[in-house]
Amino acid sequence: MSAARNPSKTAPPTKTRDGFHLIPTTPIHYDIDQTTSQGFKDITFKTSTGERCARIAFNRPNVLHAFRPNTINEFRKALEIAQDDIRVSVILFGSELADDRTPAFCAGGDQVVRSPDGGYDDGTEAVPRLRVLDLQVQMRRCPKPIIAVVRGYAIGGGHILHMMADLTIAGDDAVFGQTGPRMGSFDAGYGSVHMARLVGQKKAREMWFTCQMYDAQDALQMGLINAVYPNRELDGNVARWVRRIAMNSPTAVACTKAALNADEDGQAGVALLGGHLTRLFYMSEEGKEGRAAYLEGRAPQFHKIPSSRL
Ligand code: S0N
Repeated sequence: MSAARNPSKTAPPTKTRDGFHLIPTTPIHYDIDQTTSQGFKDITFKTSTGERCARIAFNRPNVLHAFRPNTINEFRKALEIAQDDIRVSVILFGSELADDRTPAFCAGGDQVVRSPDGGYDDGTEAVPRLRVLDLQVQMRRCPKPIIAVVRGYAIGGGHILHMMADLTIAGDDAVFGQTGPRMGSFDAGYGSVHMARLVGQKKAREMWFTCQMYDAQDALQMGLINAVYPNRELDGNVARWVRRIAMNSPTAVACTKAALNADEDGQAGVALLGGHLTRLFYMSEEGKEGRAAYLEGRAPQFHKIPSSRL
């Protein structure tokens, strides 16, 4: 054995071995802006093909990005486009800031258009509707990771939407909370049960029953968010998270997301995980042999395929 051992084989273990701190923090440059071409009024929608990332952002700063039916419908359309865009690996979900307005991520449902007939009515639907529960499910089923980037208030239905994102990264001015029981609404779905999975039963009940608000450090401590950065460093650090995730295996990330969701999503969650599995199986030698045998009118020879031997 050589006396001079390779130092890299004997280096002490360190968490910086993952190289995360070496990833650049230059903010993401977006080269495609589909906001106008898609006719979006309540959101902006941009894509960075270089960084493999799309950004969907609420753009109603005058009402702290409270959402109306049109906002949610535009968001759902943008998310569908980003989900199907093979140039996109990660989807950012944020808000446009305005100099003359308090920073906010989203202040929930727009109470001005809340209808006494149930739902919300901004004149864009035949009957009062707010398809925010559909958006929540769409975010869960999206195979790409969604990162909420929170500045300022994430309140009510806006708070629930950040919880529906796979990850949340906040600026140090972020404030989180539910207001429903104070103003006559609640979310008995993900807004309650997923919250309890994130922060525990006691804290979830506290958030809903008392309608207290929490700052970014409180939220980090209770497991509601993943990271907090000073506001001026937020975009650069978000870029770092995006770059690292976009380097990783899209299939591994999608299957992990589906598995983590399946626990809460019942048969629909298992079906989505099964869908990923089926896609991979179709591309296997075993899957191809089944198809070939059928088309050639012969018995399949699965036992001759090494990868089929379990
Ligand atoms: C966030 C708060 C605490 C900030 O206070 P601050 O800094 O004093 O600002 P304001 O002056 O209050 O606000 C600035 C301007 O923005 C307007 N505005 C703020 N929030 C809303 C809103 N939600 N709707 C409409 N306008 C809003 C203000 O009016 C003000 O405008 P100007 O400058 O013209 O005076 C504070 O703003 C606050 O408490 N906001 C309300 C938060 C709230 O209660 N949101 C609604 C919560 N409920 C939902 O989101 C339910 C909807 C939903 O998503 C849902 C989910 C699951 C299942 C069902 C539903 C459903 O109900 O359908």
